[in-house]
Amino acid sequence: MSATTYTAKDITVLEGLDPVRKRPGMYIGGVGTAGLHHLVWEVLDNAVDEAMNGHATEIAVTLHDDGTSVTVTDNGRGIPVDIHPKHKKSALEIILTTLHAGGKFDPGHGNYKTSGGLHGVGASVVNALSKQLVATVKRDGATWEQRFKCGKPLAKIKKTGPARGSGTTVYFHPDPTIFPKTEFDAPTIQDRLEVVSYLHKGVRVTFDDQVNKQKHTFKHDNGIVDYLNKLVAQRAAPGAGVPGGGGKPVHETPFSLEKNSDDPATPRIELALQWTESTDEHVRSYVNGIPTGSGGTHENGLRAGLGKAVRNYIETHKLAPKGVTLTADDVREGVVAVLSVFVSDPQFQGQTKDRLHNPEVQAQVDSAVRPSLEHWLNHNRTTAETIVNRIVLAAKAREASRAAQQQVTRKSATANRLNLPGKLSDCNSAGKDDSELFIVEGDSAGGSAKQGRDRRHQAILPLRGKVLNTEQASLTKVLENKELSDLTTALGCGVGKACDPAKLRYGRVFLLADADSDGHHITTLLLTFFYRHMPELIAAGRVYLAVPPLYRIDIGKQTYWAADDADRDRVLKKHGDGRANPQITRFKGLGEMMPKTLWETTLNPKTRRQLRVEIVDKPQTERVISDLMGKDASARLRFITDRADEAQELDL
Ligand code: 28F
Repeated sequence: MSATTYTAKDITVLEGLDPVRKRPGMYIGGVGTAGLHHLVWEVLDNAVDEAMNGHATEIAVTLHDDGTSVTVTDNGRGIPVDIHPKHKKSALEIILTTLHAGGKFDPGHGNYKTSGGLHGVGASVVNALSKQLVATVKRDGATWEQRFKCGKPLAKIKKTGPARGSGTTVYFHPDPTIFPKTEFDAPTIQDRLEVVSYLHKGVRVTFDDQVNKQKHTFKHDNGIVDYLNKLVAQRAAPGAGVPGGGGKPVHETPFSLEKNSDDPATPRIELALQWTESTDEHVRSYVNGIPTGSGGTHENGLRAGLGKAVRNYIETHKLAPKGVTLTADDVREGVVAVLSVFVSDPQFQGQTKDRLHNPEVQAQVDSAVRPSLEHWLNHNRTTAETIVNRIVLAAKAREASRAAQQQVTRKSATANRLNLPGKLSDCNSAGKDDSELFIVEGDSAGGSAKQGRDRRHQAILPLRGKVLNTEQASLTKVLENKELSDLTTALGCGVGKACDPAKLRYGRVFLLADADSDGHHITTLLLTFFYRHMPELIAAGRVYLAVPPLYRIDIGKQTYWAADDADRDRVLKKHGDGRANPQITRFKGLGEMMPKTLWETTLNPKTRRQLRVEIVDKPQTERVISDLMGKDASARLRFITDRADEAQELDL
């Protein structure tokens, strides 16, 4: 080895943690809730690696009762504690106090790096961002401990007593000077642990949630097949919000595939797959245990292999129906699948680094899936026949519903003004980027908005009363609903699979509802509609919430507006002391507001507040939406009043 290489390596090893504290976002993607939870994933990944390499069988996570600190334990070999001859420090201390100094294992022994995306930057990053971290190692019959503060050791590693067995324990308490909010979300951790137990079959994963006083154990000897069974059962339950309603499986036993490999150049592939009655396709994919929400080359390989296998089967057995052509979408309609691949050098792409980019993986997954699925179909002829029938049905339904859908899309085309809903007060600049559509609750509010708006750029669409809850509704049901079909027509962008933000007739779409719990409910229903049937509009950043005032506060000659009680109290505290009696008016609804007032407070782009709707955390959004909208109405309203302020933070 040349001297230069040695020096370079040495410098890498000695790199301290200052950069992590200076720019935490570079290492964990941000200091918001997602960044905070990355700390857990980071430590968890190391425990999972130890299990994946066959050294640990148990992983235990504790969320301590204040909700701001976590302990992760595994029963693996324990991080080495021997003193490094050159640095005169323990291996443990080097791992926890230097950047990129391992923690990930020597490559070339059939190990897979979990590093990729934002994961895998190492336990030292967690240490740097924790006001306290305690590492405990059991190894060779002794227990060792070392404590740290903001990444700096408080003392040398100490032997604290004897030990039975071996393993690593890391306790950490994130630094509140780095993270604005240090409360962990128990369900987020729990969901992740459950997924880990599915992706690493046989590993016992426990979660001691001391905030909610609950203990959970996850262990799945059938790995992702168990995961698929759970997903399918969940989606088949009434009110699960599965498009097409009811996602019952159409055949009993799922198809599954497991392809292991000793060659680091060929990925390990696991797949479990089942056709259901649902009209969408649902694939959960993972790369080295990391969720790939935006898919990528492994998912493309699955789709290609799946399509070819089924087509070959249909051709071989001359099962093609007369008069309808089967598309690739028909073949995959209703498929629920879990795909997990382990790649030695994963490349992640996309804004959230959740799409696999490695081009070679596509062909590898394709050529694993195709022969194996075709073989399975040929050996399960009854099941295969059921699946083919289901696919033919999908093709027929598609051709039948296309006519209906085209009608709606045609109606909404910009060309024909006459087809727009009668109650829409359009604006002059419709079709241009500077135009805005306000969806307003009720005719009387619609009247105020119509008078108060800037008609050159602002269109008003009043909706009457409660909107259909679309969480459980199929696209056909949605289009049968007058309010929603008018809305769809006014938007002009198409709905469901046909939704195209480029065709939206307005630059922005605002939801404008009363600042009370009824109003929040309507907003939630509309957001559910957008989320389920026009998610592309949200992704394109075109959906906003308008923020109308709930209070008018007159103090002397000054007028202030407040969106909620907290806002009102802030105004009173800031401007109210010692002066003339404040006059507080609470608006009963938008309808009783003067058009001029509505303009000043809510519509005027120069003075209004607005909130852009974003999906920050997809699994959490899924959970909130299906919890909220899928079950009883009382639970819904409780959320909306309890958490109205949070809803305004775009919790959607
Ligand atoms: C609570 C989180 O971090 N578990 C870990 C090990 C085991 C080894 C290891 C870890 C050695 C040379 C870096 C033990 N014996 N859980 C964990 N368990 N790290 S992290 O080694 C780190 C490498 O460079 C380990 C033999 N080899 C490896």
